[in-house]
Amino acid sequence: MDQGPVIAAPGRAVQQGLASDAPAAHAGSVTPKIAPAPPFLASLGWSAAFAAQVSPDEQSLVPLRIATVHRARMSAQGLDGPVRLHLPPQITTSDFAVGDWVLAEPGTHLLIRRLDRHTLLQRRTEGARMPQLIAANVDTLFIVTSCNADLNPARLERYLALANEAGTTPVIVLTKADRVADPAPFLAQVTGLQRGLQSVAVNARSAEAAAALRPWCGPGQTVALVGSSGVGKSSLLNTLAQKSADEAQATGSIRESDAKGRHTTTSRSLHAIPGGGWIIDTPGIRTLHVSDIAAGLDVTFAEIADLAPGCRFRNCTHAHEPGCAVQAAVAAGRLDGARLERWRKLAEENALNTPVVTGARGNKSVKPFGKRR
Ligand SMILES: Nc1nc2c(ncn2[C@@H]2O[C@H](COP(=O)(O)OP(=O)(O)OP(=O)(O)O)[C@@H](O)[C@H]2O)c(=O)[nH]1
Ligand SMILES: [Mg+2]
Ligand SMILES: [Zn+2]
Repeated sequence: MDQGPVIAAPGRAVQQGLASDAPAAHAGSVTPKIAPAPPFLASLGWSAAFAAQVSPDEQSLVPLRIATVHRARMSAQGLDGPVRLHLPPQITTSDFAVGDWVLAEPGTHLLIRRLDRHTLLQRRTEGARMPQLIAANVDTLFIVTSCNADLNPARLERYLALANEAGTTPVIVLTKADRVADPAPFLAQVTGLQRGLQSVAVNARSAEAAAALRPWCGPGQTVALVGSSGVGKSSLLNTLAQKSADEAQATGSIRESDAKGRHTTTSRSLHAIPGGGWIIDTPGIRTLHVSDIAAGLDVTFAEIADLAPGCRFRNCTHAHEPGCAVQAAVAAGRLDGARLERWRKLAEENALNTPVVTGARGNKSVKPFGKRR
């Protein structure tokens, strides 16, 4: 389903083209021109790493940031606000993610090419060979979960590994803090899930949430919201992006019986945060399967990764091998046995779903992604 038009960054000056001395306007635009406005690209999330990718003969092209991706069309944010991209024939929109930077022709907005990403959040879904792209060029991943019985450390560890693998900084956002007498026990359940992990408890529907999350939402910063349906991702987006009632992302009630959401949001979209940051809403994920996240797991479970070199066997699974330093730490009470169990389950699932290098030329082959639950 369509999310409707993307909202332009409020009160921004306009400048077209990449060169600093580029003309301030192109024909046909009705937006009032206020020149010069070089910081605006930076507030969109544009950085030296993207600028360096633009060749001298591409200087007349316009940088645009993908805001929505649908099967046959994409919209983007640019210096003039939201635009619909003109797609060349045979373009596959599944190769693009919300948050991607692309170069387009000024005026026509014909898509020329995508720039290399600095981060990419992706996941393999059941039955699909290609990973699903969640969002690109995200600085901080808000892993959203509620202060209720649905809070599940094993599920959060999956999201943490995904964030680490993508190169984004994870922050756990506990919503519905207004529904409990004291959010502290919920915060206590999540802070130990990764070294240095930051977590915040908020009422997603109150303006105070924006103040609490401001450190990650500054100019040029991009955050993405992920989590189960009904945890309050879209509610949080509406608060952070200060959406009016008619431009707000739709939010949905949750079932009383089991606190599960109804999958209200159905596509990913990029929105401006007043002050210069960007925020990406995503549909609720039923089950986050893991693949290709070995490095991300080592960050989430760093205390296990740190112990592993002390094991007798280099490929120790820390299950039954003699001389296992990890098992010794559990026996000595220095490592939580439940955490080791959760690591093992994730590491096994990751190994099962990750492409293996086979054949003389090292061709990658992907094991069929099973029907397992
Ligand atoms: N009291 C309270 N209610 C909240 C809070 N956050 C979200 N809600 C409510 O929880 C319900 C679900 O919120 P949504 O924002 O639609 O959740 P979502 O994560 O976007 O769900 P999907 O789009 O289905 O993935 C709505 O009824 C919200 O009003 C909160 O912090 N406090
Ligand atoms: Mg939603
Ligand atoms: Zn071991």
